[in-house]
Amino acid sequence: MAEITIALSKGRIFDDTAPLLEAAGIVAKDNPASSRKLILDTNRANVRLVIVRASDVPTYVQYGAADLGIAGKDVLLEHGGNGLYQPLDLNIARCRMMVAVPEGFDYDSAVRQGARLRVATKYLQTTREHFADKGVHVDLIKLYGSMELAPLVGLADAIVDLVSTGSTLKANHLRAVEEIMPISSRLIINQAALKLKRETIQPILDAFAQAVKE
Ligand code: PRT
Ligand code: MG
Repeated sequence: MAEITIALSKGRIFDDTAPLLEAAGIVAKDNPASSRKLILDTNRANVRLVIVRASDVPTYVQYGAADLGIAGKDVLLEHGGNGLYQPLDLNIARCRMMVAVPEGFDYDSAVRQGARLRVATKYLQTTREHFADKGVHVDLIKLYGSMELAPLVGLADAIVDLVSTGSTLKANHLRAVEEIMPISSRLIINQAALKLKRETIQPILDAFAQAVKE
């Protein structure tokens, strides 16, 4: 059987993925939450996991450094999807990509009056496309995290970020004013690996698909 490398990120994606891996008969020998190892062996001699930043997962798979990976739709849209086959929405790590503004900010009037909005976000592609579709002029400010701070200190009028419970927005006196899209994580596969290692990859794909349906 071919050697298979699966790229995953720590945190919520790993937590939600472990049961799917188990359904495919794959169990990691270490827990990435407590281990500092970046390459984890599994119970299967031909399958290993590599632990990378969430936003780096598509890059590892695109270049074939990993055969499979799991990445959020947010991350995939920014990456662009080159070289990736995306056969399966796993319905895990779900949240919504939203536009949010400070509680006192009148977003609807600002948009109606054609004001030029300053929007801070990690998701430049998706944000640019969203406002272009609405015909709203925006100046985008690229941040790498803690977008919620930007409107509070005058860096931006609005942010585009992921929201799940809404408690981060609330704690920072922001409110969501628009949903851009629902987000969940997808299985991604290197296109060349799928052809060359189909005998090993297909059963994993099938087990994931079955586990997602249940
Ligand atoms: O590792 P790195 O910091 O580069 O990446 P990351 O922070 O994106 O990784 P991680 O593990 O936090 O997120 C991985 C994936 O989980 C994302 O790419 C999303 O597809 C998905 N996901 C689901 C989320 C959330 N829910 C989520 N709530 N990613 C981030 N958040 C953040 C959000 O950005 C905000 O700061 O949680 C905060 C809001 O949460 P609530 O519950 O207060 O609304
Ligand atoms: Mg994070």
